[in-house]
Amino acid sequence: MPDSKQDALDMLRELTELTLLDEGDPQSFRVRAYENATHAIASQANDLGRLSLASLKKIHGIGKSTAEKLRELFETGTVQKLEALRQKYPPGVVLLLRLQGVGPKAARRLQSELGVQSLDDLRRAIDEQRLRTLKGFGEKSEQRLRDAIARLEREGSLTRTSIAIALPLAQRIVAELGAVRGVTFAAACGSLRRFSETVGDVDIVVAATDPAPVMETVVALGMVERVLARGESKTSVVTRRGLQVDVRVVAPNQLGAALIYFTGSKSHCVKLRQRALARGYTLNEYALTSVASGAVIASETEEQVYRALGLPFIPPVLREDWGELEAAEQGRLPRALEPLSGDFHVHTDLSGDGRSSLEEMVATARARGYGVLALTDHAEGTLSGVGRDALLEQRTRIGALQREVGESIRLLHGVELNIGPAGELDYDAGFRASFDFCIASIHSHFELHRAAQTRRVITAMQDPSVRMLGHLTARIIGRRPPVELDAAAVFDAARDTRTAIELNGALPRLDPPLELLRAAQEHGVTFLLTSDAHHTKELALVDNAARYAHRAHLSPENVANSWPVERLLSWLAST
Ligand code: DGT
Ligand code: CA
Ligand code: CA
Ligand code: ZN
Repeated sequence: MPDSKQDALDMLRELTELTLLDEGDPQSFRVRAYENATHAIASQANDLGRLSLASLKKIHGIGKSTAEKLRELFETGTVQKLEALRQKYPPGVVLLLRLQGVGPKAARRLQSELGVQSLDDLRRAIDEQRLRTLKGFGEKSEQRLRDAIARLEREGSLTRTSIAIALPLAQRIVAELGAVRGVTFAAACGSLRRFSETVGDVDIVVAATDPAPVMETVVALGMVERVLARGESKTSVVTRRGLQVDVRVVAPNQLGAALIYFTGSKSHCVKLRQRALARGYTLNEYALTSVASGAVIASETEEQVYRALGLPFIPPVLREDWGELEAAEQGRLPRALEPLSGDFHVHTDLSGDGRSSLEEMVATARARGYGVLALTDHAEGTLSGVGRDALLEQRTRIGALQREVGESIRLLHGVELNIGPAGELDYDAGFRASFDFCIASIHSHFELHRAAQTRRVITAMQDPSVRMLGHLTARIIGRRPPVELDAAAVFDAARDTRTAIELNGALPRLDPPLELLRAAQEHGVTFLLTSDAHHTKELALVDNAARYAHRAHLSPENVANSWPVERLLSWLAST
């Protein structure tokens, strides 16, 4: 069954990016209309393709022109407007946006004034000292861009795909393969199962006695553009977005060994094999086998294989050879952070980009078993933002709702403040102080230099109203690089001002990045895991934050919303 919702989301995401490039302004009407439509579609059922133009237009957040584009997509498989933008801005130009310090305006000028159509063109322009001939660019900008290109290459992010794109795609494929006759199990393995924020390709493992119908289904998948290799039990395809997917079928009684092998990482598996050899076994993708007798020791489940190696089950997010085998042996594996006792970054439909009402958000939070919920709509500084009067009205509604639900959940009235270029915040100190919980986040001026960026963030944290720093680096994985910061200085200031560091679970963000999370923990900061939900369905995104935190080896001791509610509440009262 074709998944019209995912096609719509893909189309809107690309349209947003190309329109941003075309108009040079993240706050432009059209860019925001597409972003709003993306949020709106995300909360719809999968069979959007069946909706008429009139029904599409009725969806809150979808305007006439977007509704027409959706119908065009469903009926013809393409959208004229998008095709035109693709012509105007080839992938190489879109790629320029990933460079630190290059916004849409600069990318367009590089294209129109220097004829730059790719990273290679840009590199050549720099080498030939042509960049400095552009007004507003100089020798310094040449050096900065040279560094930025080198950084992208080092990170491998030119050839890798964001988890925000790969995970939904893998879930679609897994669902389709899981429904094939004879299939007893299907799951994504590889770096995706380890919850890496970018993946080189997607690896899917399927258990079935007969691989043939699975292989047939793979090559016929709607998103497949070309088949790279087709074998009896392994097929590799490339999707229309250029992502490679490897699908392997294994025998059900060898599933455990296969899952371990194809989940990796390679170096985790190398360590496991060494461990096996030391015990007189060999380990491969089929089984753990005794060298002496040739008998299979374990193969059916991962647990059995780990147990036979004298280890507890090691969660996939930890399988990186970052010390997890030693930790497992000593019984001190990093613990999972769930269940969580509350969420601290939640928007309602009061925000321009919010979709669910206050009451709906609270009801869903209660259903998730939360003891605390901070409602944090956008402050007035962004176009999605909310003015004072509306916030005061919301406060009254929250008060009434609190009386209604009693003590089962503690509702906090919060707001997500924007950090200005010099660390200034929305409203005035008195109004900010009237909130239970203020977040401060960067939503603009991503390109400031390191010292100014650091100063700006620290200034914001020093404001007495600010309790949490939202999505620290403002990165969008694979699209916008993290802002440059002196992370150590920021974390020291967070600790000293008792400002929590958010770990934002929205998949395009997962912010702060792993390395910074680990560094922050060294500096003794306290974390809060959040969903940044704009719809009731998105409250579950906090689970992404929890997985990523686990992967970063964050100790529950440092994650305040992994604590019991009473402890969380007394921490909130004391900071
Ligand atoms: P990626 O795709 O670059 O994000 O990273 P992975 O970890 O998904 O790597 P990938 O796709 O090359 O392979 C998936 C898993 O399969 C990997 O984690 C371990 C296993 N594997 C693949 N090729 C080899 C190999 O040549 N030797 C070993 N030991 N394991 C391999
Ligand atoms: Ca892979
Ligand atoms: Ca692979
Ligand atoms: Zn937010």
